[in-house]
Amino acid sequence: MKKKTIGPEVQKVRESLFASFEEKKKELEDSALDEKLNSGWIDVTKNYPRTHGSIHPLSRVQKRVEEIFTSMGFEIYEGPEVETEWRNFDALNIPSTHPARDMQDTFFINSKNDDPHKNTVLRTHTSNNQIRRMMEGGVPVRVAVPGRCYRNEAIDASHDAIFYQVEGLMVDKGISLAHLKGTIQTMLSELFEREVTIRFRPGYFPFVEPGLEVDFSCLICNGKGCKTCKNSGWIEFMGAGMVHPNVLRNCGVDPEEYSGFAFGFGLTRLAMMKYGIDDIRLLFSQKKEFLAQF
Ligand code: FA5
Repeated sequence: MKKKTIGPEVQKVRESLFASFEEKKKELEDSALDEKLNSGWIDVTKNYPRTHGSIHPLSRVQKRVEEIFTSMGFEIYEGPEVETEWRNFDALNIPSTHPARDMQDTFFINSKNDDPHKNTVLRTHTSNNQIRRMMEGGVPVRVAVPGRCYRNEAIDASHDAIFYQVEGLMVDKGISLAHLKGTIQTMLSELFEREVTIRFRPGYFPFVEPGLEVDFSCLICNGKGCKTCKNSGWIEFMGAGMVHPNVLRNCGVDPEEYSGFAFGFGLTRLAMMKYGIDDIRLLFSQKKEFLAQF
């Protein structure tokens, strides 16, 4: 009888003891964790003196160029470095029989097939992304594409087998060369933080018509003529032009309705100009004295 009345009371006491035990245990664990966090605190925002590491000049210029294009309403796009022969050449109006293929010495990954969709190359330029972006997202389009390119070239102070380009593409109704001029002049003036003028000369690239070479006013002598610009007052900058109707058609875009400009410049050369680097080989030399300057 006694057991019947005392039993539940004992059970209650037992439960409350367990609850207090669990509460105390959690309290101790929490305070141990707090103590650990407080004693092990590292101020990651503290400005410690730099002992090693810096941002590579190429990365600096790429970031700034991306910011400027983004501020002008361009999307930033990246494509793969291994590309089909078709997107790197054929779709850009450069069939295998075209002499312009010799303009870009190519590293082939796979060249056994007759079908250029099956053969692969290390992309020789970023222009392949005109095709990728238009086929994926259609038009209108306003895109900037930074990326690494490869050419089987003799290496000297201004040529490397690996270098960086930035491609630009703007396609919409009523786009003209005036839009190209405004875009590039703004980009260069923002990058160099001063007024930069550009000029067009006729140039040849199978994927644009008309094709242009674009120069900008020499920043060393302000156009008067000096050693850097070989006394011409102008620095050669990039290839550009109006997108060829065949390229638009290859991407399913009607050239009667849409027009656009495209350009491609060497980001590596731009970084060299921005920081006064006179030999391209320094950029990948891993020389500490060189890198420590940035
Ligand atoms: C082209 O690659 C074209 N795809 C550019 C283009 C795009 C024209 C859109 C028209 C419309 P080009 O071969 O000239 O063009 O190369 C463009 C830039 O890449 C050159 O001005 C140069 O700055 C850079 N470049 C080319 N080859 C090398 C190299 N071996 N080393 C370093 N930079 C290079």
